[in-house]
Amino acid sequence: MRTKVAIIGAGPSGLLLGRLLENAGVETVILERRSQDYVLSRIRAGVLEQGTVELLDKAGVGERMHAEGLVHDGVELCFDGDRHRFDFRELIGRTVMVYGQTEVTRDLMQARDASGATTVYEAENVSLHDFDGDRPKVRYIKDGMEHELACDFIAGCDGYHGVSRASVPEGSLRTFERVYPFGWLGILVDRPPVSDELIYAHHERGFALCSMRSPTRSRYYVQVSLEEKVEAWSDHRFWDELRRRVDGETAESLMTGPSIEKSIAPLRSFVAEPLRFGRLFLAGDAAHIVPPTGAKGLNLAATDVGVLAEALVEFYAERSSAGIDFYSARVLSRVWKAERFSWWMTSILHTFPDTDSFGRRMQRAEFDYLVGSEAAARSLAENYTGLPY
Ligand code: FAS
Ligand code: PHB
Repeated sequence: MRTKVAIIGAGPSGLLLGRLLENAGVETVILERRSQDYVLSRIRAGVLEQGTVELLDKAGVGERMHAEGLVHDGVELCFDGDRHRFDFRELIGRTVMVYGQTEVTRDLMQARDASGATTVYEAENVSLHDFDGDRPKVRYIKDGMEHELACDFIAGCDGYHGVSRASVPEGSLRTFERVYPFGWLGILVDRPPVSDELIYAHHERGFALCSMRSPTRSRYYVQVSLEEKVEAWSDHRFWDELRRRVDGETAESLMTGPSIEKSIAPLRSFVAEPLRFGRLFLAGDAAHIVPPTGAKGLNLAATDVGVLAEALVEFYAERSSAGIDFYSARVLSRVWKAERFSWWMTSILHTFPDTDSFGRRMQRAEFDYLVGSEAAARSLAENYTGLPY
């Protein structure tokens, strides 16, 4: 089999890249190791930057997002019970869209299926070859049969644990990592959200987040230690802990119910450099990871593939390699700023085992500065709604 661009991974990165390229007449094949249902069963991000909304519109998959998504003008930060709202529209004239990653993935999958483009689900033992030359290939096993896919380019969109970054020759990659000493225990519940907008809460017992997926489905998180097991958290224990970490009014108004999903996600900051190796490009979580505190993971993935799609279309249309030569530097410049924001939000909102009384005062001072300074609030708004491409 042959194609122009072989895409490894059918998460949001791979599917969005495939959509953008197919719309521009560049043929792709996506190889995904899991089943379609498995990919759709993952509960992950919830907030889309305005730039991501525009990119999904450009990809022709924005209709349901605009019909069902919730446009949010701001968020609230709650610090030891003191709540403060940051109005993005007032501060910088931008908004965010609350629309779950699962729904984005579903919309992209449906568009791809309708287009007839080839996606191989449950592709096993994917391996990448000869991407340091101009005739790269990908091998995989499907239903026990070995296959080889010849291509011009390989896009590694297979996430943090994927095969693409692992295929880069030893010594060709630098990585930067910060692993946080806690995780997020998240639940999904079919109850109306406690507030119209998201509430990020800092408390001495730990961080909490009140989010949502729709007017009838809510998403909540509490910070937990890395030793915690999800089995040790009954719904009752979760609701009780969440109430202790938010302000009194929020605790009072919380509409609790049986969880329909419950899981613990670890938090890390991670960047690989560079993101191009001959005919192989890394994008999305294969290239970088952010702690979800800044709601950047999915949005960075979208930016990466927006830039990569533009570069590949330019290569085929104009036989120019300027875009693909500049891909890594251009994407990394924005990635590092999003890494900084995500690390900063995580640093001020979570409790750290080694934070002393001075460190806790610094966290409080960060919050007070945000509340008291329009310049600081505008900076928060600019980063949260998405820095320019
Ligand atoms: P993904 O990991 O989503 O997709 C990669 C795909 O590649 C997967 O389908 C995988 O099965 C496939 N794959 C892997 N190895 C393969 C192989 N060898 N061969 C073929 N296919 C292979 N971001 C937020 O903004 N907010 C959040 O709250 C949030 N919560 C998260 C919770 C968890 C548990 C995780 C892991 C991430 C979370 N993120 C969150 C970040 C998340 O949304 C990612 O940024 C987003 O999924 C990135 O999309 P992809 O780059 O497509 O990677
Ligand atoms: C979510 O709704 O899952 C969500 C929202 C904002 C975040 C992280 C997760 O920063």
